Amino acid sequence: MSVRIDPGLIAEHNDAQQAHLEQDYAALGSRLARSGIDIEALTQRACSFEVAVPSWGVGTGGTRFARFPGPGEPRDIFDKLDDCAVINDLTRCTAAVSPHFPWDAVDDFGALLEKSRALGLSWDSINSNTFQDQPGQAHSYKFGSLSHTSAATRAQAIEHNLQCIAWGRQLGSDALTVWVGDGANHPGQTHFQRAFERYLDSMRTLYAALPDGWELHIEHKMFEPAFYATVIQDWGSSLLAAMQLGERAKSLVDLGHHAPNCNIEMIVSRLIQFGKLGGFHFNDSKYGDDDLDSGSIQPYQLFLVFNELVDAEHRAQPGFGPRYLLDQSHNVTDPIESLMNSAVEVQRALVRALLVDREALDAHQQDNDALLASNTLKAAFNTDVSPILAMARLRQGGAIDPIAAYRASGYRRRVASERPAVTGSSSGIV
Ligand code: RM4
Ligand code: RM4
Ligand code: MN
Ligand code: MN
Repeated sequence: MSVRIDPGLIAEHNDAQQAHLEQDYAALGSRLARSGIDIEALTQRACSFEVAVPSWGVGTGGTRFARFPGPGEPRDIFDKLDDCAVINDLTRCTAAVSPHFPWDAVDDFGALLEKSRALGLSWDSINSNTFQDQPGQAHSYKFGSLSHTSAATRAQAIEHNLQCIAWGRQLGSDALTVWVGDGANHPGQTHFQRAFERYLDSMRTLYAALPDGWELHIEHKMFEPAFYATVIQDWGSSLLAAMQLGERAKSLVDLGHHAPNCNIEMIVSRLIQFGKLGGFHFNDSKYGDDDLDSGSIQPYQLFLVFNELVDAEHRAQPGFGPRYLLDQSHNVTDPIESLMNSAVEVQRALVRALLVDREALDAHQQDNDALLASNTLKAAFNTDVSPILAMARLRQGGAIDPIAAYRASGYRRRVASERPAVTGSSSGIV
């Protein structure tokens, strides 16, 4: 039975709000026109913007202390796709799903592909998982995977990644993202250089097996589950590995995987400069890898990241074309609502960054006018572009107010009656 939101309901919801939206859009349009900005061009850009949804994000997350399940949680990847379709149907900017294996492995990939197509969804980067042991697995990842001291364990981790590529090919994906939990909890536990050498050896095998047109994305993270040192700790290690492997190996920036107060937009700039920015996992954080909703804590940082991206596009930087994905954990909200909000926040950051007067900024930088340079960015950031985002959704058949339309649809109630409740509370990210 289809649980999809009725387009009639979305249209009804929009009808009630369209007149006000048109007024707000016209007012913003004339304001922008005074600065020589065509609102229609921005709306076009908002319409073409896409950020992929992580399949693991539609389940309720948790911490190492506890997980409090929500109603109607998806039982498998087929249910997850239904939830992802809702997000895209209402926001119209999340048409791709990034799967995580083996969590999303199925017997019949043909059926999975068929279902995604029926829902208007496609498949973005594949994520492998060698940070957990699976039932029946011969070798444990407790002390590492691709960098493990044992060749047999490394071979098993390589084999899993190759399997992920094979599954990804069946789905029409064209990138593999590798994040490993390998590292150490104690000084002296591992030999930094040897562990990195073993990791690079394993990654060379994966790189050599990449199908044509695929990219290999290396995701760094400074801590957790290893709390003293991780093998791919920061963008330095990630970039070094990507440079060793070859042109199609690139760094992936997860916004939550840096030291507090780190200047992430500058890392983004460096990676762009050397053609090594593979993509993003968007989320927000206050203390660590909090996986909070994008733009919920530091919206200015998200804007500054997009300022670098728009600047690269403006300068037609060669080799530039990162993938945009969300990677969040929703512990106390309805994951569908958080993902819709977050997709819109990322899209908002893009549109605001497009408003930056780049000629003025260049001139202020040239003149060393720090204050006006900063104000130029702030002027863009402080512009409320909500009418542009809402208009982009409306024109594409989405909802002017996705959260309100979602709540009115009763979707969560409906799926809760079909999907049995998960009993008990467990810890963990999924
Ligand atoms: C908390 C805190 C508490 C302890 C739990 C298990 O972080 O330290 O004291 O009871 O962990
Ligand atoms: C990690 C990292 C990876 C994600 C896992 C679930 O912290 O962000 O991208 O696959 O969590
Ligand atoms: Mn991530
Ligand atoms: Mn993470």
